[in-house]
Amino acid sequence: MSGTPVVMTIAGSDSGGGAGIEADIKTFAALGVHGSCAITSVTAQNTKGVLGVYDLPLQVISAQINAVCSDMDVRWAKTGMLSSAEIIGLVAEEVRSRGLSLVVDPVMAAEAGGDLLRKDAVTALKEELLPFSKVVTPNVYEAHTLSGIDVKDTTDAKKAAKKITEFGADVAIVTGGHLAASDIVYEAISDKFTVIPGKFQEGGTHGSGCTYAACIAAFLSKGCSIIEAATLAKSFVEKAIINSVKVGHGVGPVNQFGPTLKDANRYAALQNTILAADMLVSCDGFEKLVPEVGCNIAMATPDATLVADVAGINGRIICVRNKPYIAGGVELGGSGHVGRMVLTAMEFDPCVRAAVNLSYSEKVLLICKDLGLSISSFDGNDIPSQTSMTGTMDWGVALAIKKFGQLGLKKVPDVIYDIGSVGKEPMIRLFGKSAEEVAHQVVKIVRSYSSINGLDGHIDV
Ligand code: PXL
Repeated sequence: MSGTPVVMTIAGSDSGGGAGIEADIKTFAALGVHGSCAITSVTAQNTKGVLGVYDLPLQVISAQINAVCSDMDVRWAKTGMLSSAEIIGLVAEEVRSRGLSLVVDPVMAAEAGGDLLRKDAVTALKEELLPFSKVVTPNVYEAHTLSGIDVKDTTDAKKAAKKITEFGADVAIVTGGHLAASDIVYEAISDKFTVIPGKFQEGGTHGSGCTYAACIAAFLSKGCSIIEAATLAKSFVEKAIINSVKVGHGVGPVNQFGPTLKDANRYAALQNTILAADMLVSCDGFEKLVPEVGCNIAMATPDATLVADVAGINGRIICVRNKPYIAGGVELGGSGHVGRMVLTAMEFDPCVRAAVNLSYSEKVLLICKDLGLSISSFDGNDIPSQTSMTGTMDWGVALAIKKFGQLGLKKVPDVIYDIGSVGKEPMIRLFGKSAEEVAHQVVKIVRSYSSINGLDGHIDV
């Protein structure tokens, strides 16, 4: 048996992929617990609302619960959409007889509108399911329906939370996303209130309630205390809202994997740049291509907009006694200069995410041409003195890309050079999809460079 907790969601499916079972399973996966499910209803739904609700027969719901629980060690479950009193009764009995620890999300309506709980089922929810629940997570509207208290502020939320636990839940959490953004946790056993502060976040919220309750179940299954779980769940949902996906024309779905993917992309860019820098310094002959000002190599994350999103050497590759060394570490934001060049190239073609700068020579340009690389250039003397890009060469890079684009070829050339200007060393820059790809090109150039003798003179390119 692995140590991975198995958590079960008993809920409705949202065909739009934003809420319900779909949100729960994504949340479980993002938190490293195994998600299993029993689907109670299938909704035909998109970001604009619910177009249809189709309840599954009771025996289909219990068959799913039985299949999972007879095989896996399920200790924690969460419920979402349970649309009728019959479904609620069945789920309550399954949870009770199996001794599952339960988090109840008392789902009543979809974010974009549409009833998901029949009015006549509220009593069943209160009287049949809440007595078997450990935690219940109403939003302010659901808290009003369950407690009869109109929740307008924190004091109301506290009163409502306490009242709701009278149905039998150990803990009620009134989530504040629709109100002051703070969540109120009430623990009935110790008669204790805890306010979990939060900030209102801009972004799509479709699936935020489901994601929150799934987080609570996942963190509790991992052994967190309820306050730890509530704190971590709040922060997880806030990030999922910030990273919400811009799909559809209604309320955008939260993105449980946004932060994970961002971290993975940063890690990939850093690893790729480290590998590329090592390839360069271990390539015999590379020293001939290191500019006076030093060389840098950089790679951006796919959604980079700032230098801080671009991995580069915080320092340079420099030559000491004709041997290249990486002087500095590879970091995000490590190279302002090459980092900005990469961001400029990405504005024209988001697939071009890496660059390196090399010392200028006509011999290198000729080799680039021989290797079939596309080439463009700019004249450093043409850079207007007023431009905010002066000194960074971004302006020149953008100009060279625009010039190249006019030829109707691909958007960003493989090579951009300039022959220098007052106080500026001439430079060759290589662009590519990854730092590794760019370093491979440099290695090819170095090999050709070493095999061609006597070409250090002037060559027309
Ligand atoms: O967020 C509540 C919810 C729960 N379950 C299903 C849903 C929604 C909201 O859209 O569609 C299936």
